[in-house]
Amino acid sequence: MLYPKLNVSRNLIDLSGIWQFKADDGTGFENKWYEKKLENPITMAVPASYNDQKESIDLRDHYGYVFYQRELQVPKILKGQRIVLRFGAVTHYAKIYLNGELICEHKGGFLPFEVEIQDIVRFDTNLLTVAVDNVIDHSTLPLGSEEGRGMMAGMPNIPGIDVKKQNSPNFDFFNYAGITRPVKIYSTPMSYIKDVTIVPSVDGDDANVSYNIDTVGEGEVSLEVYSECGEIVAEAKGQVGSFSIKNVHLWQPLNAYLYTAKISFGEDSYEQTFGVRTIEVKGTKFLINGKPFYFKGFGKHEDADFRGRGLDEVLNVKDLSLLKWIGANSFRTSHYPYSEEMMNLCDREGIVVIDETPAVGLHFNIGGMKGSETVDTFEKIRSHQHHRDVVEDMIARDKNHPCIVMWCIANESDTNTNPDSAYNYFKPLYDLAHECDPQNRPVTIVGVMGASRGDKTLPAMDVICLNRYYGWYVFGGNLDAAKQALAMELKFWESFGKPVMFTEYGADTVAGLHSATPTMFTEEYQVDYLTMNHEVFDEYDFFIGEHVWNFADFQTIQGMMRVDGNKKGVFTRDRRPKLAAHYMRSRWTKTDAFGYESVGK
Ligand code: BDP
Repeated sequence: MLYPKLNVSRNLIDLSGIWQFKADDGTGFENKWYEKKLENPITMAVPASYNDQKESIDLRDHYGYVFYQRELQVPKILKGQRIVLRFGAVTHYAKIYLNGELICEHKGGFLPFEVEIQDIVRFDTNLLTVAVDNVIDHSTLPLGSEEGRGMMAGMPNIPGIDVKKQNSPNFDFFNYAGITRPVKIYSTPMSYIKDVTIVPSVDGDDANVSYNIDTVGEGEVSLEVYSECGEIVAEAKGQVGSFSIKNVHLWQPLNAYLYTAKISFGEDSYEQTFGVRTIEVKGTKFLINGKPFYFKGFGKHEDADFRGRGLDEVLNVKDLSLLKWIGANSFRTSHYPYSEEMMNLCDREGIVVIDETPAVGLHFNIGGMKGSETVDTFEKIRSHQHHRDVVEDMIARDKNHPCIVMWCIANESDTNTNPDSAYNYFKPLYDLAHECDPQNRPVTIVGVMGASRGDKTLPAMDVICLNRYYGWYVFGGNLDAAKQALAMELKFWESFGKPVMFTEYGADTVAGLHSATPTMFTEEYQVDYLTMNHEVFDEYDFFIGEHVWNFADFQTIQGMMRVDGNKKGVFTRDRRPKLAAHYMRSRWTKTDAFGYESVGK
């Protein structure tokens, strides 16, 4: 799906701003709130999560639908054009009403969707209503418990006590919801460019780039390819074809170079940026442009004060700046696809990305869903078709980004309780990701801590990605024992002959808490914990990367395990460095990372 752009043939209107808002009291649909102006609405900023914008526990912990509304006038000059209403992301389920009519529905909170409105929009005042459901259950990604019993999930009902419905996430981040990414209207001519696919390959000093332009209506396709300084470096004609770029400038980690293909089709045009780089898994190495690459970075979150998971481009710029300051080269979009704006920025800044689906919580034998007996997670969940949809839609959205080097189909799923069930669930998704991606990037899944022997899913992936907390959840406070256990586990994974990386390792750390004798939660312990891990990583040649959990402190559900959220950040939530940030900086900037050699090797 193309990112909406303003150009000579396309108009773009941003609907960001203050919308009217009302949380459903259970009568919203019955009383057809979408047909007329909301009664006694409150104000709400878009794009942003709604949860932290007002002082109200009811709103923060709301369960179910909320209604957003605004009036809308579309300029008359757009008459005769194709007019599209597009949502960057609405979390988790959206029903879109225009002048009281349901015009579109969408499931899934982290990918864009759009609807043509040229035949239904009035060239006068329109009423746009967006009903948004935040309920998570066994059919959604991410996954929550079915009954809406919050912290009481899995516990018996207490007669006489009426517990208000509340989401119970089977994951460790706050279930922020709302219209979290931009709402835009864009126009195209009636014959238009629907999609663009670009697949670069390298041939000596040159690039061969094949392309496919998906169009609707009548017209001829032509392309002009521009360098960064605006020179034409290639031209092509036809819907499907290829062109070559002489003396190509490669897209490299932390040294990005972007070409722009200006595509014309009849009256329509579109500018698609792309980078030329190769990716290959060879033996135990992850090669970018033929050179071994070592991942240095973090698992992150889209998370900030007040706006929750709402798009914040200032924060995105700041985060990439801090990544460069600390000497990192990459991050994983844990635990959902991040905004298109962030992916565009990573292309520009040369930050390498592992792009993850919102499949988190597919594990009923740990965490909040655990009962006394183990169950077959994959018999209980109902996310099978939706999981296929998000793999397809994520890759359709992100396929042209040079920054993305690997797809991750899920985080910490139950791959080892019933290894066959898990394999039967995930292997088709692994195959699907390969089939969908015209660039055929490597595909992985992130493995949870626990028994590894017998797991059939992780070894079937192109790269083995592990989340391990030796020295925190296991042997917390005893780094000596933790180190032995960690080394023992890595020896086990060595036997698969595949590249292995840690996609999470980390320790909760309260900023400002110090101790000369390091103990858990102090800044000194976080440094010692990381140092111990690195001493082990650096022993192994098949080890291709370290992503610390987490880049910054982030908000979670309330509970005994979390003091105002998860504190495993190397930065605080307002992006101040903890002691560990300075330690990581000294490790990651020691070597010339941009020749892509490995830390410690
Ligand atoms: C892992 C999860 C991550 C959590 C982290 C933690 O992948 O979402 O936040 O552990 O416990 O299980 O800090």
